[in-house]
This record gives sequence, C-alpha cells and structure tokens, in this order.
Amino acid sequence: MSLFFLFQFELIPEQASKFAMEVDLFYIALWLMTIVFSVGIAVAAGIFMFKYRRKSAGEIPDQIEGAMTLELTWTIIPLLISLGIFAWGAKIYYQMYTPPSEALEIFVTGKQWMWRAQHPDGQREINTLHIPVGRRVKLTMTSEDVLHAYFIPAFRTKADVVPGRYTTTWFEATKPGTYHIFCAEYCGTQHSGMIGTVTVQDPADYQAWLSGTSKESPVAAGQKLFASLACNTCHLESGTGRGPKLHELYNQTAKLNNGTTVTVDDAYIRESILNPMAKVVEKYDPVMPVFQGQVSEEQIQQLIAYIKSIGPKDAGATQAQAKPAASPTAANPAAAKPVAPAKTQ
Ligand SMILES: [Cu+2]
Repeated sequence: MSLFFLFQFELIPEQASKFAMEVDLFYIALWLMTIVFSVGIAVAAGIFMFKYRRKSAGEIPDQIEGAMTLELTWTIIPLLISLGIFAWGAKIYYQMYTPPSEALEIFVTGKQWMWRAQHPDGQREINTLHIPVGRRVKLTMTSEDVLHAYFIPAFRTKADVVPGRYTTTWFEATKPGTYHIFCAEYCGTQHSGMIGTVTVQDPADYQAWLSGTSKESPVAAGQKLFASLACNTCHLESGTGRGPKLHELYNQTAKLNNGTTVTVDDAYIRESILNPMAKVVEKYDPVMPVFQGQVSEEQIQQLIAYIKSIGPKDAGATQAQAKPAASPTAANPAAAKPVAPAKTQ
C-alpha cells in the first residue's frame, strides 16, 4: 500500500461508482477539518505560551473566574460540527445499505480463499465479477466458512460477508474498466491472496460475456433441487401437503405455531432449510428433515431464487425495502420483471 502510494502518488483510489464522489468529499472534509483544528490549536497554544509566559520571578497571574460566552461558544460550535458530520455520514451509510429494488442481483459466496459469484441467468465466476456500467447492482453475500469482507476500493464499497447470514451491498459503476476486489477481514493464512477483479463493461459487452458460456439459471437449478431433494413431495402447490405451500409466499408474512409472525425473506427461507424446527409455520408439524450439511450455500441461494420465482408477482422488491403492497406507482412493472425468466425455464 505504502509503495503503491509512493510511486503512483495516488492519494485515493480511482472513483468508479456513484458513491465514490460523495464518500471522497466527506473524507476530504474530515481531513480539512482535522487539519484546521490541529493547526489552529497548535498555533494558539504556541501564541498563548509565549504571550502569557512568566516574565519575572515571583509574578502572580490575574485570576480569571470564568467566561460564559467563551464556554458556550466552544461547546455549541463543536456540537454543531459533530452533529453535521454524523448527519452527513449517516446519509451516505443509509444510501449504501439500502439496495434499490430494481437492481441487478448477484449472489456472492466467500470461502477460504476465493470469491464465487452467480449471476441471475446462471453465469458463474470465481475471483472476478463482471457487471454492466451504469446499472445498479446488488450483491447478496454469505460465507461458507469464516468472516470475510467484500471490498471494492474504486467503488468505495465494503461489506462484511458472514457465515449463516445474508448481507447486501449495492453500487452503480460509472466507467468501464477493471478494479480490485479485496477481502477486508482477516480470514486465515491466505487472506491476502483472497483478491480478484471487477470488470465493468458496456451493457453490450456484458450481454456478450453473459452469453459466452451460458449455464443454468439459479431459478432453473433451484427448481431441479426442489425436486431432487424431494421438497415437492411435502410442499404441494395445492396446499394439502405436510409442509406449507410455497407458491405466492415469498416476501409475505407467515404465522408461526408460537403465535408470532415472520416475513418469508431470504434469511427465513435459509434458516428453514438448514434448521426447520427454529420457526415452524402455524398448523404444521415439525417434521421437515434438517438440511444442514446437505446443501451448499450456492444451492440454498438457488432454492431461494426458485421460491422467489413462484412467489407473488411483485416479490422482486427486496425484503429490506418493506414496500407497502398497494402502491400503484410507475415503478411496479419494472419491479415485476426479475420474476419473469422463471416462466421460460
Ligand atoms: Cu477472506
């Protein structure tokens, strides 16, 4: 890092996402404020040391009994400055951690010591990530082993990747090129080798790349798994099976046998596959076998993609959005789109 810094005189990484500019402005504002206050305090301290130095032996200084105006000034101004920093930082944080519902969704799995990515129409890659320029991309991430963190400096994006949990992040790349991916959470011996590249392409190039070696989509793979794991023998579409009907269920609220409710989102589906006894749906017996150790994270994501595809038409919205169901806005037709490919499989 330091060598890089010395030889290229690159103070900050290239700005290649919509977040980059504001994150940098914020960072520069913090630098400037730090410089202004550090220099100001050091200079004032120097002046005062000189001005109020002891001039003769036995000198007795004037006694000062307090200065209300001064006290209020140096309390209120720093308070406003720090609240301003907080508000600005919180705004950026909120934007970064609230993925838009119409984003291109890519699944990322971290594993000692590689990054796997799975695109909506089936393309998979390891230690690379191909994305189109000018399009919002949402990453849904999990880890197969230990804590990792997905860090793309040029996008100013960094998010923890946690075993047993889905984390999300999103960004919109602003210029084609290749950029670094780092793991930013120490995860073992080869942590420093857990690196890769993001390739930002023009939409046409991205489409060409996608169709290069087309593979099965997550929805199609999930549908096959649903049959091969015999999920379909209990979760009947008619709703008369030993397990609840999964059609039209994604992102809906389900009642549990302990009287509480749960939103059927990615996290709940994952938990119910791995540990079905944790939250059993009302009126059903806890008879589902445990799939912990039977399915990989990638397969769970495929099953979720399938369940999402048979869900309500507007289930394209992410669970984080908690959109009111009845909002006949222009955004709705677009939101329903990601579900459509299921029909063609
Ligand atoms: Cu790692």
